[in-house]
Amino acid sequence: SAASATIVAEPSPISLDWATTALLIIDMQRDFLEPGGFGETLGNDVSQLARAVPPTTAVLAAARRVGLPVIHTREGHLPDLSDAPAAKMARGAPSLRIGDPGPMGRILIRGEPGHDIIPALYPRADEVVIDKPGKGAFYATELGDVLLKYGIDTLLVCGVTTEVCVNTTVREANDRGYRCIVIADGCASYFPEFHAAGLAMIKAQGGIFGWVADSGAVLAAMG
Ligand code: TIU
Repeated sequence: SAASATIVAEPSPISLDWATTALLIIDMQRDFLEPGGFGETLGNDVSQLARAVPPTTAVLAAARRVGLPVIHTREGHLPDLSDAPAAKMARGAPSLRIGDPGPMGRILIRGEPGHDIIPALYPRADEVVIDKPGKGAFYATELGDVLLKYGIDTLLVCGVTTEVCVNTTVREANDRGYRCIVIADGCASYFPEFHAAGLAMIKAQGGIFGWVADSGAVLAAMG
């Protein structure tokens, strides 16, 4: 493919250089997308997230073909819970709390089956996996160093959930000087109205913290 392209996006088309662009896939973990994990323990209908998988699978395949760096993130905590704030552990009235044993292992704990990426989007050995304790992918992680190492200025962003970890990460990335193109159908929320609002917030005010594009537009630009 060509070295650069323009993606049809909102609020405006965005031109990018593939040599400085990475794909960032946020928290496509069994704990959020499958029954029996963290998302369901919070009372959510996890089937709402399934719609983001086919578009993200297509963009991941294209990124691998074009040779973009691919970065996957996973939200979760150390087995001893030393990186899990008490305020997060105690939040709400979940059916199981972080660290409790569930059908996919301990809820939201690194190394457990539920914490891993879903099979359809499983990272290749040459891809980066960032383990994060919070909602944002920069807090207490090496993501900033990884982006510097690869010389990245623009991120294509997919993942879950739109208004929680995707929004938090894109806001953080924007403040660090990265241009984020959020792939609308490659993201999902347990709440369709929050998905819509989460995307609308990004692109409002002239793209206050990013751009929003459909996977079809991104795939077309990837050639
Ligand atoms: N609950 C919810 O919507 N999201 C999270 O807790 N984490 C992520 O979004 N990954």
